[in-house]
Amino acid sequence: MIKKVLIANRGEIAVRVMRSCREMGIISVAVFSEADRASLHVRYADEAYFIGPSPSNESYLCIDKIIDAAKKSSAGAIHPGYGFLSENAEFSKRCKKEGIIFIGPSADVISVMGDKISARQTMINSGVPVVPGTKENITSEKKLLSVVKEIGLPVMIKASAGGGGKGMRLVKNEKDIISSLRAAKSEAKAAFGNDDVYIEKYIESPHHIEFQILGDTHGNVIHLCERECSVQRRHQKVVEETPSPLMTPELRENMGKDAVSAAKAVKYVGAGTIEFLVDDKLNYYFLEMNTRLQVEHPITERVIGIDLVKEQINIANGKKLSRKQNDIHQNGHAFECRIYAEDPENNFMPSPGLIKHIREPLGLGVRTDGYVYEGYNIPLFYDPLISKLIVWAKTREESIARMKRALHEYKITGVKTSIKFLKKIFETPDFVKGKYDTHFIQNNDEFLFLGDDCNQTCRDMAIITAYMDYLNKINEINIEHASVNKNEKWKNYGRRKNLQRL
Ligand code: MV4
Repeated sequence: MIKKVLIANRGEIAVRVMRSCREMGIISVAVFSEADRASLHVRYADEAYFIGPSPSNESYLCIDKIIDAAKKSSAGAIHPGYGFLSENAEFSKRCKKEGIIFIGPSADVISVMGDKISARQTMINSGVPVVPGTKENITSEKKLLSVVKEIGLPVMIKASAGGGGKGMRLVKNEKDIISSLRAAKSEAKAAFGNDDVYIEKYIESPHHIEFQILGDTHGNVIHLCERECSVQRRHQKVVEETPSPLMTPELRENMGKDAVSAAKAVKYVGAGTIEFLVDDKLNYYFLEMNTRLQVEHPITERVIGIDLVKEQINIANGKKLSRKQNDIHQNGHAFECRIYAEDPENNFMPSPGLIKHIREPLGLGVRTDGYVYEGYNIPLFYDPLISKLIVWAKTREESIARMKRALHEYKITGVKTSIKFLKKIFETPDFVKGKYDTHFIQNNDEFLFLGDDCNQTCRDMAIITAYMDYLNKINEINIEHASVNKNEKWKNYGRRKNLQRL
């Protein structure tokens, strides 16, 4: 049985994992870089080990340093969180070699799903629908031209070692095919050391819907329904919700079955996510499989009623899943907003710095997974995520109202944040109606961004109008005063025309 877990991560996810460990009576071990000496996960953990300089590639991404800390602390297992080494097959393999349980899938599964061409081939062999396109690496420009002729423009050229939008090119015109191929390959080579690319038919205005998966070491695999993740900015998810407003019971059943088939095809063990694209005719296509816990997992936890980290640890302990598929039912509606230290009015530039004041929302149906505190300095070395704000209510409408209330309560000073931008999203008609896809932010940029200026003008006007009302009130009082003195001169003198309202 796992008695001590080293969390090879930082920020909110490290604290989140440590909370489940504490509830399970498992000792938690933190690792921290120079910049994280005062971070909450270091204070929260039962033990903490310094692993080096602030830059990730000298600390959180250093396999040897993480393994060294695990050995020093005698941690029986490592939880990788998300990002960093969470989908690094070499790290999973090294843990196994060192006799340390990696809380996640095997190195082989991480490799297969990390290579998008092999992931597609696996899905095709399992009967899971994939986007029409190639099954193998595009080895020549001639091959590319024939493929494009076959499936038709527009197409997406994607890096096999990519994912999350990295190394991707949309090609709409014949004249751009070759240059786009060359650009995609050189970007992939530079970013991943692997320039294999494949082609997919471009799905216009898709939804980005993912299914949570759990698999144990006894061959059991279940899905925990969907998460709608279409509100994205530059491939960065901003708001997620479950259930998806697009979903129908039939679509959910079919996508859920295919997600389970996909996981069973690779004998998946652990928590994973199958990402799909869904078009406006409700056709769905496998996009990618993420072999880690997702940032947005809390909305599934709330609507399904499960602790996914506890499930991960129980699976790593060799236990059977705590639920059967028939036990999985959605209750209510949850949203997650990602609160970032960045400036939406300055192209979302990161805004690290000192947290002068923070008051997080509380009350019925509100959860915040965060790690900052008053006096904490958000470092510039890492993703500027401050926290995730999760709300739940019985219906989507009530959940929207609750998220707006919680965002209203959320006060942070000292750094710029995305809170105001998030509030605007929850006021946008398309979003409120649940009628949005992956183009939502660009389709509503006026309301979301220019709206601020208009709102500012409105606010200025409101202030001026209020001042005018004040002056008019003073004026009325003067006139009243003058009339009481019955002095004609005063009355005429005091009678000025109403100040014009703007
Ligand atoms: C696509 C697509 C449309 N057609 N593939 C891949 C990585 C993931 N983060 C988004 N990806 C997409 N792949 C085909 N064949 C649309 C997306 C997509 C997207 C693309 C560009 C900009 C924003 C996007 C948000 C969600 C999905």
